[in-house]
Amino acid sequence: MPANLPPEYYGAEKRFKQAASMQEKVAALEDLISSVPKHKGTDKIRADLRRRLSKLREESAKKKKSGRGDLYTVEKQGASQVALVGFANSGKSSILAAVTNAHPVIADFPISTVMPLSGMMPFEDIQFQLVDLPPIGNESTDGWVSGILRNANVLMLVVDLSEDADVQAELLLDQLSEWKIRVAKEDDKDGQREVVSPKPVIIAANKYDLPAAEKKFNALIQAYDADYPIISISAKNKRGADILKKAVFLNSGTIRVYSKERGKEPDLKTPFTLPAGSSVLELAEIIHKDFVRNLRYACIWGSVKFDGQRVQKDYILRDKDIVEYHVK
Ligand SMILES: Nc1nc2c(ncn2[C@@H]2O[C@H](COP(=O)(O)OP(=O)(O)OP(=O)(O)O)[C@@H](O)[C@H]2O)c(=O)[nH]1
Ligand SMILES: [Mg+2]
Repeated sequence: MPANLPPEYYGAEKRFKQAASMQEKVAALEDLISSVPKHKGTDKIRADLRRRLSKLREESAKKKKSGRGDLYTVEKQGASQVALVGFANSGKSSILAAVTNAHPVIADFPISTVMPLSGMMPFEDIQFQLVDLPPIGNESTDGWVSGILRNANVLMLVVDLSEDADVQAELLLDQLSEWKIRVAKEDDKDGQREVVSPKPVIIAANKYDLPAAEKKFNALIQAYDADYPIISISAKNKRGADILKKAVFLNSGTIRVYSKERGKEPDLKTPFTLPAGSSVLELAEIIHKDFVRNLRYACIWGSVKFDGQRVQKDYILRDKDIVEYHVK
């Protein structure tokens, strides 16, 4: 990596590496190209980046042509993908509308959602992707819905407090097990990287604003509190929205890490998001391949005893750590 590139280049490069969707990748790569100064010394870099851009655009066009696939898969974006799982009218779409920028159809008739729709939910300085789906138990959509659940990072079971929420939770868990989608119970979690399988589950008990809700909520707590995180929410008046956001973060197994260049202030604007349990070396692999080869050690601010303490490559990072890499 030549040393004479401007700081904007590194910012754009970081965005490119973090981009989860094709669209984001193309946009970030365009920024990256425009941030490289035009002179002889950068000819090769610019040509290389332009080749990557045209390849990406081709891939993106191919994806669009195949069309149909979009109905059955949802491209991941943000720190983690959270699928909303529930029976008809439980309020999945209402939750999506309450905590993200999306505008789903909300209706009092069943199966008002017929296609997946995702929205981004901000939490502090990162975003999670929520995916709204048709209800469980709908024969014509269960096939591809189960595929999306299998691929998601976190499952949010949405139960309706105007009915027996504990029974709904039981039926949803039974269905997941029938589909062989393994979910993590509280006991299984040891803060390590159990994000892919089994999947973390959050039970969101919705319609807490209704008069009989508390009694139903207590029954749900009695049955499942030991095994799964349960939160109450009213999507209608957004009560509990902040707790829901925090629960998603805490259960997603995501940590944020900030990078810092030697002698400079840390870049606190764009955190890297990583699975909990990731090491200094694993972050280096995401940042740049060259780093890995030349990495000597890192200095950490945050989870260590002393600010700027030197650690080895296998040091396990914690949420909000700041990392300064030292290379050969
Ligand atoms: N009182 C109350 N009603 C709610 C709340 N959330 C949703 N509703 C109502 O419940 C009905 C169903 O809401 P939706 O968000 O469409 O439910 P859904 O789970 O997406 O339903 P499907 O897409 O059919 O599976 C609508 O009439 C909503 O207005 C809530 O927190 N409180
Ligand atoms: Mg819906």
